[in-house]
Amino acid sequence: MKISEYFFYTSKEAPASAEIASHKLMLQAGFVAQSSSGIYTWLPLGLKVLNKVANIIRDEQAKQGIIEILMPTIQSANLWLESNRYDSYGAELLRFKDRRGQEMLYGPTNEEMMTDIFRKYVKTYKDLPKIIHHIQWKFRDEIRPRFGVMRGREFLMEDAYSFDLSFEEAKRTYDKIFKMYIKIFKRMGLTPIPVQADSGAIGGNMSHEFQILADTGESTLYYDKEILNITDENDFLKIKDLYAVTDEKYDPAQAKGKVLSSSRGIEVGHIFYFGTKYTESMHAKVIGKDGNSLYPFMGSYGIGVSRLVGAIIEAFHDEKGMIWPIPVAPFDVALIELASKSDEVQAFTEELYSDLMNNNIDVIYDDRKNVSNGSKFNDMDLIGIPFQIIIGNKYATDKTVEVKVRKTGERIDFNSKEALLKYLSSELNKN
Ligand code: 5CA
Repeated sequence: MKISEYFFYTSKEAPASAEIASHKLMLQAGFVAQSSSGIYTWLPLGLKVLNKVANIIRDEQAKQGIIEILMPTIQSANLWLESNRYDSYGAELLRFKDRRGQEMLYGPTNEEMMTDIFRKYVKTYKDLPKIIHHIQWKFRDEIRPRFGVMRGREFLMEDAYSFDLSFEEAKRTYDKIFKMYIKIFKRMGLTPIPVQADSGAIGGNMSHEFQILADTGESTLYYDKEILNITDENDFLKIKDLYAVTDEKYDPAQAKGKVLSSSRGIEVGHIFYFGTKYTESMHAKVIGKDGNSLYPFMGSYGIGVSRLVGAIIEAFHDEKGMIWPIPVAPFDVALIELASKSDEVQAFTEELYSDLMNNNIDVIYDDRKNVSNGSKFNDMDLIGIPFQIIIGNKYATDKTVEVKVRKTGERIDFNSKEALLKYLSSELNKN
C-alpha cells in the first residue's frame, strides 16, 4: 500500500483528552476516530489490527472444532423476559421500541439468543456436546466509557457458548476453552494470567478472568511466579491450580508459602460456567440417553476483541509510539523512501516494493513527496510497524539499504535485495 493512495492521517501531538497511552496513540496515529462517547470508527490501520486479532481467535476456535455463526446485534426483549434478565441487567442495557411498538435491545451479550437457537434445532443427546461462537458488536451503556476502545459502549466481542450433557463433561469443556484462551493470547505476544473471578450478571459458580500483563492496567494482580514458566501448551491447564487473584480477592493467608509476583493487568477475556440457568429458564431440553429429557449444562466464554487492540498497545509501546508484535501488526514492513534527487533510488524503491508484495510481505510504502525525512521516521515509529526499510543516501553511494527493527532499534545493512528478502521472510515467519 502506498501512503499517497491510502487513508493515512497522523497528528504531531496526542489529544489532551486521552489519558492512557493506547488511547492517545490510537487517536494520534489515526487508528480510530471517536464518533460519540464510547463509540469509535475503525480507520484502515486500526481495522487491520482488529481483523488480525479476530482471525487469530477464529483460527484457534476452528482448531478446537468450535463452530462459528453470526447472531444479530439487535435482540427481542421477549427472550430476556424469559430468562428474567430484562430488568435486572439495569441501565447498561440499551432498550428501544421498533415502529410496531415491539421492545427491542442492542445485545450486550448473547446467552438468551444462543439458548433460543439451541432449543429450536437441537433435540437429542446425540447432538451434544456443542460449542458455538460468534464475533459481533455489543453495546453496553457504560456509566463511564473511558480509555478509548478499552472501555467503550459499542465494542467487538468474541463469545462462545457450550452445551453439555453432564456437569463432568461441561467441566472438561471449560478446561478445553481455558487452555485455548491461553494459547490465543500468547499468539498475540501477550502474557495472560487467568485469575479466579466472580460471575456477576452472567450467573454461575466457576469463572476465570484472563488478565494480560501491562504496566498501565486497571487491575492489580497477585500471582504465583510459576505461571510465567509454563510455556508448553500441554501444561496450560496446570496454570488453573496456581494462585492468581486481583487485589480485591488477595488473601495473604491463602497465598502463604508461595512466591508471588504483583503486576498490573488488563482484563481481556472472561469465562463462566453456569450449568442449567438458561436452559431451565428458557425450557431448552434435549432427550437424554435413557429417554428422559434433561436441561443441558452451559458455559459462556468472551474475549474483548476491540479491547485487545488497546491492551496490546498498553503492553507494547515506547515514547515514540506503538510497537506491534508481528502476528497483529497492521503491516509487516514499512518501506521508507527518503528525499532523493536520484532516479535510480526511486526506481529501486519501486522495484523493491513489488518484490516485497510478490513475496507475500504486507508493506506500507511511504512514497510521500511533500513530507520531510524526519516526519517519515516519526510516523513509522508512531504506527509501530515491526521492520522499517530505509532507502536513501546509502543506496545512492554504495547500494546499501538499511533495516531498522522497531522493537529493539537495531539497524542492519543489506547490500543485496535477495539477502534482505530472505532476512525479512525468516523473521516474519518465526511466529
Ligand atoms: N457473556 C459473557 C461471556 S461471553 C460476557 O459477556 N463476559 S464479559 O462481560 O466479561 O465480557 C467479555 C469480555 O468483553 C471482557 O473480558 C472484556 O475483555 C470485554 N468487554 C466487556 N465490556 C467491555 C467494554 N465496555 N469495552 C470493551 N470491552 C469490553
